[in-house]
Amino acid sequence: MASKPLEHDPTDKDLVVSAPKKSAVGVPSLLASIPLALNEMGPVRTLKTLRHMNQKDGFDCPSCAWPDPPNRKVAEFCENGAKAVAWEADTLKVAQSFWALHPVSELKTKSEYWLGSQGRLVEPVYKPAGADHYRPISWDNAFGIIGRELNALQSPDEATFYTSGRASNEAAFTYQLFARAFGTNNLPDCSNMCHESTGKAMEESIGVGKAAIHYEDFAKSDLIIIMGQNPGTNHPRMLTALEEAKEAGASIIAINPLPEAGLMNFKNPQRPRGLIGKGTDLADQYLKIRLAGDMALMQALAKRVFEAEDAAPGSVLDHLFLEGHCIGLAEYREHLSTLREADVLAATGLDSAQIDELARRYLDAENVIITWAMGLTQHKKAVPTIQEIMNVLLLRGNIGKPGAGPCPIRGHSNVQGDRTMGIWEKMPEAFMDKLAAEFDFDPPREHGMDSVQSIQGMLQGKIKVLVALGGNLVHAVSDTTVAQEAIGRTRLSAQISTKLNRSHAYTGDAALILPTLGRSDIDRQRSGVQFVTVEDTVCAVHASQGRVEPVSSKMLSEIAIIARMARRVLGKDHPFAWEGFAENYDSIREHIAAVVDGCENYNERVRVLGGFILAHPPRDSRVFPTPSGKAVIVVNELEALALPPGRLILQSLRSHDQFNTTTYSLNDRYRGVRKGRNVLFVNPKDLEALDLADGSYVDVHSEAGDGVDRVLRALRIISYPTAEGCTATYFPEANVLVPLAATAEGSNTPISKSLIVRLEPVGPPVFA
Ligand SMILES: Nc1nc2c(c(=O)[nH]1)N[C@H]1C(S)=C(S)[C@@H](COP(=O)(O)OP(=O)(O)OC[C@H]3O[C@@H](n4cnc5c(=O)[nH]c(N)nc54)[C@H](O)[C@@H]3O)O[C@H]1N2
Ligand SMILES: Nc1nc2c(c(=O)[nH]1)N[C@H]1C(S)=C(S)[C@@H](COP(=O)(O)OP(=O)(O)OC[C@H]3O[C@@H](n4cnc5c(=O)[nH]c(N)nc54)[C@H](O)[C@@H]3O)O[C@H]1N2
Ligand SMILES: [Mo]
Repeated sequence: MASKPLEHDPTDKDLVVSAPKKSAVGVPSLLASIPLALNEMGPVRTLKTLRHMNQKDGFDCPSCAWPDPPNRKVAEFCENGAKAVAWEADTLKVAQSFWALHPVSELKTKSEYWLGSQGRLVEPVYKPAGADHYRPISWDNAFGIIGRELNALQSPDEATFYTSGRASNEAAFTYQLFARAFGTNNLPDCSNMCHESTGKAMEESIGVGKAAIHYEDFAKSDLIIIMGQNPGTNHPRMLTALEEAKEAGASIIAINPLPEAGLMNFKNPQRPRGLIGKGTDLADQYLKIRLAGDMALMQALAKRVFEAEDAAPGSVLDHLFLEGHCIGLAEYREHLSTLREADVLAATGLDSAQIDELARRYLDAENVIITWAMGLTQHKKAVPTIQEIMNVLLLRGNIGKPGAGPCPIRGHSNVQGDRTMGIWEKMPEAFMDKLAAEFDFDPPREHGMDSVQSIQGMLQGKIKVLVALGGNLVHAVSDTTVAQEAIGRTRLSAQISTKLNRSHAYTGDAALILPTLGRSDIDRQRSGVQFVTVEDTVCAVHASQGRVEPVSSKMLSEIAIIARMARRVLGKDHPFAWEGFAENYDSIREHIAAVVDGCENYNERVRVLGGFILAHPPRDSRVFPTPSGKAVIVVNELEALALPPGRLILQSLRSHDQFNTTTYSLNDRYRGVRKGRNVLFVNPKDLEALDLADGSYVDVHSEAGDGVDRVLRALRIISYPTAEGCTATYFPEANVLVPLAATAEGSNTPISKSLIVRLEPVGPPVFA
């Protein structure tokens, strides 16, 4: 019953554009996921797999990091979770004959859609330096090659160890231990391109870079503000939490340049009313903000809070909280007194009445949650923007009480856990001290390279080996052409992967693909069937156990791969119990308990059904682990993004049928796009001003001002109700436009949501 690999790479020849949807997740969504799952997995496997997903004794959905509600439903998954698992649990395998048939030079020309549709990777393959083909290789020989290349380096810092956020806590802990035992802190991860700005901003403001709420807080909140996030597509189960919050009396404000369907209305397929009724209207106020305008908006909101306090002294600010727990209030108030409304209106594209309404709603609410995702983190001023959110919340004590708090919504299902486990190029000294004590060794203390720095390091010849625990670095990182060139300069790239992607086509001189088990696969080791653990976006840690029979016995678990690699690289006398780690994951968890703060008695606590919630001092007790011991109200100079005449600001975002660089189909249902991805959403007024029309084609040129002409060719224009002056197209294709050096201040995250671009009309493409 397996699906068939795509033979031909589809083009946009049959592209269909219709009006965007005004409502998310009704009947069509479940109907959309089930056939896909059936097609890819077959009926028995589908039922078995989906039945176990997100249940307390099952496996964690490999899609997003949205938390599980305490009272789970029988079918606790969403359409996109079903797609993710159908994609992973697919019984189709990349055949042994594939490698001889398809040279790497050909793989380079294929789309992610084609590559991902070839099936699960089931045997290790090797492309020797100079060769144009991968060929099967034994696991032993594969590890031998990694050992030889890593040990030939002049310094351990000539290698970099990337991680994507699907890796379990146990795999992540073992991997960082290996990299540090080898001698480097070069541990870049997808977080560098994702919520790094959040971590940086929140650490400085409140001392913890994670959401300061519990799942239950949504239903206790009076107001939920959703900024720069598209939950209908990227965190669909959040819509259930929002629906429940609305029923309990909360209001919702959506701040987004696009009127995303999932922000406006939700038809809940779990309820009879959702199937036939009108659904629940979500946003009570929608602010169609200009890209990168959020910092100005938050400052304008804070200024209105101060004005309200001036009008009714003592009744608006939470004085008790501010005096007891915060520093920087006076400076902030003083700073905002000079904020000019005209600057705010120019930066946001909003009018004063809209901001007044936002302020009124904020002040009327006792308990406020603000959520955000990539719409805020991938801008030059991302870190100060997120700090302004923290400021707004702190002014009225909206943290550390029920129904209130900052809530960054993380992306990959375990990206937050990976960081907790030590995947970071600059882990704090306290972690390194505990790691050193637990394993009785001297881990390197010098900070390592992040994702962008690793690519730069490859370009400069400083990085010679790339090992990647999942992901698709070459296509996820900015400046695709440069990234491809950079990886091409390494001696070896080794990818631990479930499916084919661009990073297997653009490789080092020599390349390895190491096939691994996914989240849904049963993981058997010498001591028996294993489970792993993960952490969601609200710090809940729980077990995850695969339930479907792996499609091949040749694949190894991530932990087995890391352990065998470590043994081969570090030698047979290396004192860590690598074999023991792979034999029984409890032994890894014993070390996690000793090293990672808050994970004491880990093995016992993760065995409790539903797991446990990591401590979070600001959330739990209004304790702020910053240097001053207080929450910091940070003063930031407003700097708006200047838009030269005749230009637009471009954001790159996800379609409904993709997971990051993985394409499930060429459709983006809610935005009315079918059978194509090469599209550009533009406001009708901008089209008129630029003398362009819906249905015509343009080349998009990025104007970074560095003399390089970066172009994305032949996009079909869709007249779309995005904010004026703003345009959008899909990631990862758009990465060719983002200069490597264009990153957010303080977090070094590529600014993939605020590129200045010029549109050049071209004729329609000729489709083969
Ligand atoms: N199905 C599915 N689920 C996913 C993913 C996936 O690819 N597919 N990816 C996962 C990952 S790793 C992540 S990080 C998350 C990403 O989740 P999102 O952040 O929701 O992902 P994007 O598609 O990048 O959407 C960004 C949203 O922010 C808005 N936006 C862009 N710029 C601005 C701005 O300047 N201001 C404001 N206010 N809004 C702005 C866009 O219009 C868009 O609605 O989703 C996770 N979940
Ligand atoms: N322009 C632009 N660029 C962006 C973004 C954007 O919005 N715009 N978003 C950024 C964000 S938020 C992120 S998180 C990054 C994503 O960057 P990555 O995490 O590097 O990319 P993914 O596409 O999620 O990786 C997909 C690959 O992971 C492998 N994989 C899947 N499951 C598993 C597993 O269980 N184990 C292992 N070992 N491998 C597995 C498969 O081979 C699959 O092809 O991209 C970033 N890049
Ligand atoms: Mo992400």
